[in-house]
Amino acid sequence: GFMEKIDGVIRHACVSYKEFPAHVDEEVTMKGMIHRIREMTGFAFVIIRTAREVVQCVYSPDFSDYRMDEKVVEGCAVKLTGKIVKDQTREDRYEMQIHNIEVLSTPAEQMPVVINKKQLDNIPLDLNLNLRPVTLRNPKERAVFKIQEGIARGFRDFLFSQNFTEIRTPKINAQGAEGGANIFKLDYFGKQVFLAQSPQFYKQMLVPVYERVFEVGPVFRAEHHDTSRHLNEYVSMDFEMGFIDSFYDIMNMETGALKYIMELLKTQYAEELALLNVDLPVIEQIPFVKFMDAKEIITKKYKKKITDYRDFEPEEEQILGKWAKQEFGSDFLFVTHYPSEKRPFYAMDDPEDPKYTLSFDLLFRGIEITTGGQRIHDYNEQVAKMRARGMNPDDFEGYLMAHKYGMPPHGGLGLGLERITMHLLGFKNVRNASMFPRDINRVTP
Ligand code: AMO
Repeated sequence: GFMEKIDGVIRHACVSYKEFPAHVDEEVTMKGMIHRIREMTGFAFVIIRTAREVVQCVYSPDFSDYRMDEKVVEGCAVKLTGKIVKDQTREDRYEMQIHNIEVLSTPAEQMPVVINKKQLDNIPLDLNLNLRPVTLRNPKERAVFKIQEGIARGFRDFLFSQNFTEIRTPKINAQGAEGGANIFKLDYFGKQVFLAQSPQFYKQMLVPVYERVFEVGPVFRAEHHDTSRHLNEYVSMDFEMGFIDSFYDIMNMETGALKYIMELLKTQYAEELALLNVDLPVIEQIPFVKFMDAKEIITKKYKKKITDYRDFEPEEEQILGKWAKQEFGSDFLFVTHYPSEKRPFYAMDDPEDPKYTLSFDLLFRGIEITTGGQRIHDYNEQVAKMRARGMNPDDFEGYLMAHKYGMPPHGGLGLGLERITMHLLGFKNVRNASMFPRDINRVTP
């Protein structure tokens, strides 16, 4: 008849490398990209790149009547049939003896750089980024973002297990939440609006709705300098939780999430971790220290002269990272009670000493990856703090509705996905941890 139907039942006509051991001595079909061809005498290795593996296939006229011709080149998308056998030389590896190659598509040009070695050797970062659609095909390069997937996945899975609701908040807004000069202005049909620097307002508004919320999404910062750790668009992993007893509840939730993430990486991302030689941190407990005590450690123990008592310099964070490792064997360190004047207007001041806030940063190997803390939930207190900072509460009417009509004590945090990826993988530049980075000089590809 002329009406046919689709049933949504996924049928596997092809096998993946993981299924090879179950098909030894059988003929199977596989699809993939030709990653590399190595001509030998009388035979050739045809290395096929599949979604997550690089699979060794062997062509020889002895295996079938099929004859490989000049149309079979690196970069082709192919469908192969062949027999699965144990690898003669490498233990626990399997390979395919090729019976046929069907070319599904042919590249128009040769690769602009060598991507089929284990590593993208000697390619400057700029060239790597210019050629991203190609360089990401390199096994090591793509492993970075598989691991990044694992981090974000672990964050989400853990928070789901803790009864958080996933939210998606607008990125085009009438007001910015984080202040400062790094806000992108946008012409919106003749009106000035801003790109979200964080989902701060919205995640707070949703606490009286869902109690616990999280978002993994893009945020925008107009960083005017070319630095190794700032991007103009990055992925922020945010959560916000109500009915907290103190901001230590937030630190505890983050510690739980990080433990879960590391375990997930260990069990589900072992190939990528091995490929990139990753030294996964072991998290038992994370030490915490007050901001002013940290400053004292830096001066007394490390003899560094402090010039700014409102924030840390990058070098001071490095020192604290070293201290946490030596003193507690920890790759992570929470610093708490940051000075109020350097924290945003929504941060709750410490009732015991209002010069400081009930907030924290998390340092990972000496670099900030998270900011978080308890927020003001009382309407009058929030309005007063805004006024004291010269802000007009009328400009924040939507946000302040949350406070005006009642909200529980609450707090949350923001964790930079590229930052944590960068330090987990030991990169010196955050661009290495961004698939398609946006910086002061780059908006393509
Ligand atoms: P903050 O502005 O400190 O806090 O940002 C939180 C985390 O985001 C990451 N980050 C960046 N990553 C890459 N490029 C940048 N330009 C960049 N800027 C920040 C860092 C940082 O620790 N609303 C608060 C969070 C909260 O209190 O919930 C906020 O956005 O990893």
